[in-house]
Amino acid sequence: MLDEITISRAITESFMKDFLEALEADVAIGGAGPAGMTAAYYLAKEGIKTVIFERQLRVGGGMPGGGMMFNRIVVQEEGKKLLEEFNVRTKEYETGYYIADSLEATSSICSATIKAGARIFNLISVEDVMIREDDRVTGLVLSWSATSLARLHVDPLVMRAKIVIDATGHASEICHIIVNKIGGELRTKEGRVSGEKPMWAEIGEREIVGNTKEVYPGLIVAGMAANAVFGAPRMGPIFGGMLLSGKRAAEITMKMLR
Ligand code: 48F
Repeated sequence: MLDEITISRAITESFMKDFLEALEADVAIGGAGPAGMTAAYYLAKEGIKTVIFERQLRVGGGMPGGGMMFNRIVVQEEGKKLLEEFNVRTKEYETGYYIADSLEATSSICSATIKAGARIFNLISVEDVMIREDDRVTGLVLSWSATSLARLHVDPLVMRAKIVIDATGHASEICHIIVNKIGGELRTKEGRVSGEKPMWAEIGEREIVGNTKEVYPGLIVAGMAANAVFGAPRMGPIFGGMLLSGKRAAEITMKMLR
């Protein structure tokens, strides 16, 4: 006999246990797009306590939509190697261009990330940061995405992390919060979000890994947010750079934690 109350208790208890556990983490990531999930995967694999907060119901950011809703993505040689790490199948299209199913890529990266030990909380938005001594980012201020959609006036909750990664994509929301709320100087030429440049796949992909760095004490920027913050071009539905940037963010984070 199935009891609905047991089902409800199982869900509530299990979620609350994980959420309480997530309130103090080594690394907190805003955004479960390809960059955020890849960073979380490489961190969790090393036993680093990593949590991602994702605003949307679904994970993957721009990945599942492929190019203009044609659900395929393209990667170059280096990107292909990373997709192999996640067991995503690719087909060579022309020399140096590989094509993958965007849904297989999204679901495989998500599955590997969670199985490596990272926690992904969907439907939760990062709406502010916690700042402490030396203006260091020390955590995230969180709210249910539904509260802002419904324009409800509800106070948020807060979690603490040793390192925060802004993987919120084009919007680079966490970096904007730093600049807009506390007038913080980012480590860019102008001290603020430089803004992404128009489409140029070759340059965008080349620059994204270099742009993946600590942009403010305790805050690393990864993925499309890295190019947006440092004024580099967007690159459209080629995804190698996002995966490489996520991996780079994990490497920098591990170095900082050590
Ligand atoms: O946009 P997104 O996929 O960023 P990414 O990982 O990859 C970029 C590519 O998808 C594509 C591209 C390829 O060349 O340019 O755009 O850098 O994923 C960002 C995720 O962050 C979530 C958002 O819903 C998306 O899933 N997000 C954005 N702001 C917030 C957030 C926020 N304030 N709190 C929580 N999640």
